[in-house]
Amino acid sequence: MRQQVNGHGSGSDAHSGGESLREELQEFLGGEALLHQLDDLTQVNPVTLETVLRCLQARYSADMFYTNAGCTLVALNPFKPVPQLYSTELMQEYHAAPQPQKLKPHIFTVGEQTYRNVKSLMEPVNQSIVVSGESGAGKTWTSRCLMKFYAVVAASPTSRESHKIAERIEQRILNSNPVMEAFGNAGTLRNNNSSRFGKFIQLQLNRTQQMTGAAVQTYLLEKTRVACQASSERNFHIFYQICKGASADERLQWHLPEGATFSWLPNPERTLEEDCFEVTREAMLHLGIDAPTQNNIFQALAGLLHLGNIQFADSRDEAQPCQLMDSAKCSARTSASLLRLPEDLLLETLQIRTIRAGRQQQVFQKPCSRAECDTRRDCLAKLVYARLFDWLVSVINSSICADPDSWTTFIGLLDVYGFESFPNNSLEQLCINYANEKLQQHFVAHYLRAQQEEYAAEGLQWSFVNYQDNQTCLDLIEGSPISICSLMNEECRLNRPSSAAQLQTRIESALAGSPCLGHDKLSQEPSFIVVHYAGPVRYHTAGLVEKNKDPVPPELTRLLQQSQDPLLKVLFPPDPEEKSQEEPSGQSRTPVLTVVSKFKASLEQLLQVLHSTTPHYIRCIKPNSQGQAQMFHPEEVLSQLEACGLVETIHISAAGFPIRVSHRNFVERYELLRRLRPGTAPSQSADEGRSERSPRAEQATLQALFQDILHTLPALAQAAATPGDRAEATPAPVHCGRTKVFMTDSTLELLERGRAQVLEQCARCIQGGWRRHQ
Ligand code: AOV
Ligand code: MG
Repeated sequence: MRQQVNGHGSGSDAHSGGESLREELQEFLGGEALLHQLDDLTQVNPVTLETVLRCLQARYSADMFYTNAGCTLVALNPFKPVPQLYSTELMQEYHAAPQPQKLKPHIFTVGEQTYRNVKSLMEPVNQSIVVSGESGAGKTWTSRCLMKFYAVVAASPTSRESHKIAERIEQRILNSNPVMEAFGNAGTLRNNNSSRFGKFIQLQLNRTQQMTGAAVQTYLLEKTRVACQASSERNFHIFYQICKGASADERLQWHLPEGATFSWLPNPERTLEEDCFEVTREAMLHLGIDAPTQNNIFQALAGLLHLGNIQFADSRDEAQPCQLMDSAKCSARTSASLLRLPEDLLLETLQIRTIRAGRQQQVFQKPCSRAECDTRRDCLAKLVYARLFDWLVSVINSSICADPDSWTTFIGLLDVYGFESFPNNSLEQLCINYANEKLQQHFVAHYLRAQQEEYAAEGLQWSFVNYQDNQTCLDLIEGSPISICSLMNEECRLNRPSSAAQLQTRIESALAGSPCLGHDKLSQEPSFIVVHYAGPVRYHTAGLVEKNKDPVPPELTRLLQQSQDPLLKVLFPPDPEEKSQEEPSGQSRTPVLTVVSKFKASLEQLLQVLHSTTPHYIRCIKPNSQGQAQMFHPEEVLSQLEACGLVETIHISAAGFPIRVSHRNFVERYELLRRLRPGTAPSQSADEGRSERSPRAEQATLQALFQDILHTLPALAQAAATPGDRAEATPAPVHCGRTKVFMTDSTLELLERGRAQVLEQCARCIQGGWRRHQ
């Protein structure tokens, strides 16, 4: 668009050269050379994908990693340490600033604004900060920095007594991060420190705005990772930490000799900065998890590593259980001893299935196939790890949670796993991407509302453009009566053997009408494609139903209940009434609570909380997928801008009024257009507009000028139209807001045309020796 304006200007401008007009116009519109100085993407003129991208690139090169985008903040991942950007002094500066939004864009601006909102409103209103972006974009980093920010600005006054009794609450809250990340994060293809669980932390504030505590809510840990890691990926950090950081004594105790190999510990040679065992131990200690308990936890984890080395051989006789491979005998013994379980009972539970059948619920025993033994072994590990993780979260909560009477408001920080697309995507990715889809919908609804409010605040009257939200995709995933989730749930409920190909066919035929469902003809394996807002993802159907069912054979729970280990006793308390809902016999009448139905319920709860708060958005962007500093890949950034909905928002702006100019600049540039208006006395020269005026006089001139321009626009539009279109030429819209003039690209073009015309006339007059003021 800018080129069109320039093109026109250079063709018909007799007064000044095309080049100088271009420069003048650029300066008027914001200045190309100064792109990196634009703190807000809505200031780029015109707001297009290209200009937004160029602005971000210019800022990235200038080490400016934060940029406002209307009511959101775009955070580019620097992929290098920038300590001065996160210093305590800088936090204090943003906190003390009379108008933090006037400082450079920063997550601290968002943090401070949020903090002030809590107190400045008459009614206390809870706030939330939603940090989003694809895997590796910097969400966890950002939410950690925000927690540090609040630990500094909302710290409770130091009381010597309380300091003596316990670690300060802010410190304890901060210490929850390394612990949760050690147990819940892992190295993936996209991010060395990828969060494999979602987290919503509620920072609780009292009436005087001090942080008195916090509460963490977690979402769906990717527990399958304990027993199964995609190639080039890793298990949870904690396993590498214990293997690398244990002392000689601990190695003996946990049976982890140097150089031991574990099939559940791939890529141990790769050392990450997240592998520091000391940091985790230290943080656990501060949270009140003492050394003996820690020891107990690590011993159980070592037990799981040895469990992973248990291998069975195929049984020649179906009536006989599979035998343990010779090479795995030692692993079985060690694992049983570390988990404090009788070895024979452990093996028997893995090898033999108990079935209850018939009216009397008679118990039958059936030897498992080798594959079934492997599944049960993996299931055991997942069961222990998931309970351990939940237990840790509850310990953390009891350590950081404030007394309900001691807080009145909260600031919620949401850091979930980012949108993912791997070569092989399964239920985990479906859930992760579903969560992102839900958050995206929340963002679109909120952001567009905010934008509409800006127009309203500026006094503009216009009907909002309809925008495409991602409801269609959400309908495909979770809608009723039929959706991917409902079909998967139905398969679980019917408890019938169904192949991956059958599930694919069912999804494709039942949901054929959805524009968000795709099919990969070239795929060798049964799969379906979901066209997410962030891009299409192919999900393999193999194992999907089983994962959704997440069956836990009751024998496994019963086995763990018999452990002599103090930790396992806590994780698996005896419960004679306990009966697995997913009992393999299928006789149970209890409705099957599948993984997706539980996840859906927890997401809905989360969204309810978010809706009850004033949300603030931080959009993290990954400038390149290699994790390199100083590398900006425009096409990758572009796809994320598209994915995170900023582009949609920008498109909406473009459909509305992408050009916004301050009243003053507008008056200065277009006042001379009044000459074009028939009957308007040419009493004022164009230069007069540049003189200083009082704000009221400027406002009056603006109003008068604005009315005149409204009258000249139709003539300009007619003149600009080709002869055939002339009858239809309608003037392009322009609106005078309270502080800015809003217009479209085409209006700008017309105004520029008119301006060039006037300047041309003036030039002719000068050449003709006519001087009006002589
Ligand atoms: P994520 O949370 O968005 O991914 P992280 O917050 O873990 O991503 O960021 C990935 C990596 O980028 C970090 O480990 C840091 O090395 C680096 N990084 C991010 N932000 C900054 C920053 N502001 N300054 C310096 N380095 C940074 V995931 O959890 O995979 O969706 O599930
Ligand atoms: Mg993360």
